[in-house]
Amino acid sequence: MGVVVIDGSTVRSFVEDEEQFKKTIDERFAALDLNNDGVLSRSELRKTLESMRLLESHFGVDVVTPQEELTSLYDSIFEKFDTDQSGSVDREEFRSEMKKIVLAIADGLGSCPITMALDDDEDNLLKKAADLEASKLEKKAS
Ligand SMILES: [Ca+2]
Repeated sequence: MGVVVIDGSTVRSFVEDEEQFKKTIDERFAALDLNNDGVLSRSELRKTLESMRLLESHFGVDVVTPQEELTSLYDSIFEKFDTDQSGSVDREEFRSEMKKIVLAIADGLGSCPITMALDDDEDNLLKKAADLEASKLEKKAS
């Protein structure tokens, strides 16, 4: 279990580092595309969102959301991702929507740092953002 402190600028600089962000998102896309057909289906996308734990938790604090409500939330999110309404989400769609989501998180955080408790092995985008910033600070310091 580790603790990271992040604020809006941490998250924003993660997105603005386009190469790193694209790499992170592409890795995630590949990991989610379970049947390797190059697109994410509704259930594949749902797994992503569940792994981000954006809806089930408020920055580390678990909140209980009824299953029905979750399903309709996931459906509406899928429709947002699937901008050309093809019934699946391709890499481009995924990348551009993830960018919007992460930037919205950055706006939500603003300049108020929050502390997140994370399992070390947790694959969490916000943790990645914090790690990236930490490694940049280390580089500057050395
Ligand atoms: Ca797929």
